[in-house]
Amino acid sequence: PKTIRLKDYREPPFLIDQVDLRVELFEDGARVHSRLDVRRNPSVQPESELHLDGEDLKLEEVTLNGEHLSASRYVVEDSQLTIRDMPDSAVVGVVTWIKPQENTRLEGLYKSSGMFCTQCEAEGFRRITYYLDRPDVMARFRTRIEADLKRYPILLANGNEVDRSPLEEGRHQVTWEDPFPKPAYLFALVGGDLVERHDSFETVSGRNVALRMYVEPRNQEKCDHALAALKRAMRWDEEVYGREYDLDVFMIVAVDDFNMGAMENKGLNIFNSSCVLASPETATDAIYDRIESIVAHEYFHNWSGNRVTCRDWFQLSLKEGFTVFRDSEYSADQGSRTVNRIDSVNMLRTAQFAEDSGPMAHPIRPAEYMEITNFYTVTIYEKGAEVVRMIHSLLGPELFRAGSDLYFERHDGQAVTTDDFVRAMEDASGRDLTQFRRWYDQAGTPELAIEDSYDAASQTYRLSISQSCPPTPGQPEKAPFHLPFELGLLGTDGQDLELQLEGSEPSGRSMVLDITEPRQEFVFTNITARPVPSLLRGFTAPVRLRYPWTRDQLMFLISHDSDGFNRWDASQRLATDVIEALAEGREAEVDARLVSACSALLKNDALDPALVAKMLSLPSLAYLIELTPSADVLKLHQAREQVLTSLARSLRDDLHEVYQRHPAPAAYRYTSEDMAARALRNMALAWLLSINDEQALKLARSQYGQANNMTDRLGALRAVVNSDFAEARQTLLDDFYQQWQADPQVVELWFAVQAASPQAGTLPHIKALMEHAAFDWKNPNKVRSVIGAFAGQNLVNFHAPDGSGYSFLAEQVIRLDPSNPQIAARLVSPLTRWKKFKPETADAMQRALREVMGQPKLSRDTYEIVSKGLS
Ligand code: B3K
Ligand code: ZN
Repeated sequence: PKTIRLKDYREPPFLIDQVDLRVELFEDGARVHSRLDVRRNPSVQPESELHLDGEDLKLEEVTLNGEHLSASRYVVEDSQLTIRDMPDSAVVGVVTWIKPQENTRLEGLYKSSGMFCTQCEAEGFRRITYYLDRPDVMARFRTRIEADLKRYPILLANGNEVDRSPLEEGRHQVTWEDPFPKPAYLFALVGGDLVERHDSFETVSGRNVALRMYVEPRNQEKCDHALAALKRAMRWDEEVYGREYDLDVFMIVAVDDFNMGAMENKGLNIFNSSCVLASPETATDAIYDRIESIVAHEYFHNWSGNRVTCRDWFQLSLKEGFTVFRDSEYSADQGSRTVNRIDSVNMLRTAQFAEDSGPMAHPIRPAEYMEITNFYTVTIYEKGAEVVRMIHSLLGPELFRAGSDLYFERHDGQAVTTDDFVRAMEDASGRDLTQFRRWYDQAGTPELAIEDSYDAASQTYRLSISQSCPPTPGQPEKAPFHLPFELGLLGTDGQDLELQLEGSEPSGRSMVLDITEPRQEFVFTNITARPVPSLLRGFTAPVRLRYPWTRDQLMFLISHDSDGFNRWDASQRLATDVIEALAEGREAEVDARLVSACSALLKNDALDPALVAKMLSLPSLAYLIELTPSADVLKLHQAREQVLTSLARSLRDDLHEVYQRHPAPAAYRYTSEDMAARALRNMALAWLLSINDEQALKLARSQYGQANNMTDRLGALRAVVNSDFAEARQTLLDDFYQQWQADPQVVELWFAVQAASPQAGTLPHIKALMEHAAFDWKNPNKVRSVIGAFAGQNLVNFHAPDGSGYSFLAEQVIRLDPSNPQIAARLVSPLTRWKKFKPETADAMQRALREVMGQPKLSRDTYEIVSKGLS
């Protein structure tokens, strides 16, 4: 496969103003008639040939201005159609025949449980018809869909419905027109027998927008949450960004087979069922939260992505980083800002830091790729959002808003670059972001090493901050980054001290430092005793922080820091320190200070219970591995278990008390308060079951049986499944399946609970799950909930010392690659992290990678990940 490079970007030689599609849907295929108004791009050197992208298409006809084109005027190759002697402008007509029924890649037009649907980002449109399939070609689309009326009463495409009529032979047509020019990746079409849920939204300027959600009849009771979230998001975008919706209708469709979470197609968002459908009985709090943020995310793309789109795919973070920042701020405004930040940072530090230190490390604006689908990464999304967040911190909310207003106004209707975004921020604020731009082209996680000293005589506290960034593939040396660093200093009473830098005015009790140099020193004056620093409050920059905290300092921060995020961070650092010391054999017993910190947290009713639950959660095994060079998974796991069980033993009574203090209310409510209570209750249960507490088993059984919501039911099930109560485990698992087998989303939870269980001997059980009637290789959610959960969340079993987890994964990747390369490439990536592990482990992981690499016909997707993973 060839490498595509940003430096080779050229403007398109031709532009398309208007696209007329007529799509005929049949049981054995689909015929696509396309008419393109093509003209030469006046701003580039003229080319005589027009090259249209196309893959897996059967070409039936080509016309130019309505005339059949003779065979000498065009050439059809594997992935393009070339028209020779192209006039300055012409109507190009193309008829293709495609097979959505056989499309297992789920890119382009495909069928999912009886309905037709599309996924065109990034390069799926070329699997529907020949086209200039690149985001800087923006056209108006008119789409006529024809299908059997009985089987496909609902026919949808982007924009507004402009025509509908019956046709012969029981067929009908519906025609849609999208007035906004858009790239082909935002095209969408749906045909099926779906029920429609209506709602409406009045925009700030008083326009009425029809909101419609389309789902299979069995899911019609699962739409309320998404519709409510959608309306909240629409209002929020008006209030916080001044962005109003622009069409008369906004549609959401739920489909069961989907490679990603959802897709922001103009006016017609398509969602993975698992990211949009919910009812209290079937979805957990985590799923409710996920739906809230994904619905908002896709809606926000209407401006950050659709009205202003990307010039090329190297700019992907322009829309994704910005939109993730927008959706996370939206979520923070709905519930607890601190807890939200904790969740984002936890995921960033676990998954993105791991990616950034592995073979696929890339800047948020990559310089090259083989397969763009592989670049829908935590780096592009989550680190991209952190970079936008830093601009927000550096500029402050008002100037940031001025910058985003300017960006939208200046570039509305255009396909632009991340540089255009930064320039708008600079122009609106007057700030110089030249050095800051390095975040867009340097990969890797910067490290900040902090040293401090206190001088009692002069009452000064000196803080020195040094930054460095480890090498990443193709980037041995890094230039210093510009980043905001928020901090506070805690006095002996635990209160924040007044901060005054030498030679400056006092600047409050928390301040943001501008870090730009390899090493900078800050001197704080009028400090009467040695303070405890609260560093990088709110995690203002995506960096690793090194400071020699003592456990007593961490204890102090846990009980006093006014910054909730840093309180949590201190709790994680303390637990990590204790676990690492046990894993390395430096300590034999769990430090009593950790026990007393947890005990105090369990009794604390002044703190937000949601924050308490987060602070009590031990760092995940994945995070511990990420922190450890040459990691020994088993040792880390055992140390973590030792901490968990010893905490549970020491705090047994407190845990029972917490459980009783947070009883389930009569009806499920999606509120921060109730969710926090559920989190604490289920955490207490899990801890108690980790020590085989018989009384807790009773509680778990009755919670399982009486729960009126999936969070509590699954919480009880998970705690039992992960415990040593083998009989109860099987009884509950069987009962759960009996009860929920008709609901694929719940069955996915059932699969995942088992696949992620750290109990020994999971692998044979996983293999058995893959033989289960409900398992389906063609459904990405099933593959993810069994194989993905095993390799991504069940690290102790995946990294079994005999290497069985690795060869199992390699085998599944090889099996999946021909039918769904996108999912196969995602699945294989845990194997590419071999450098993180001790030598024997690393060897076994590489062997598994080589097994995949040895396959004769690897997809471009998997080839890219595996070849980079072996280098
Ligand atoms: N933009 C889509 C991602 C599509 C990925 C296709 N490989 C979802 C999102 O970020 O909103
Ligand atoms: Zn997105």
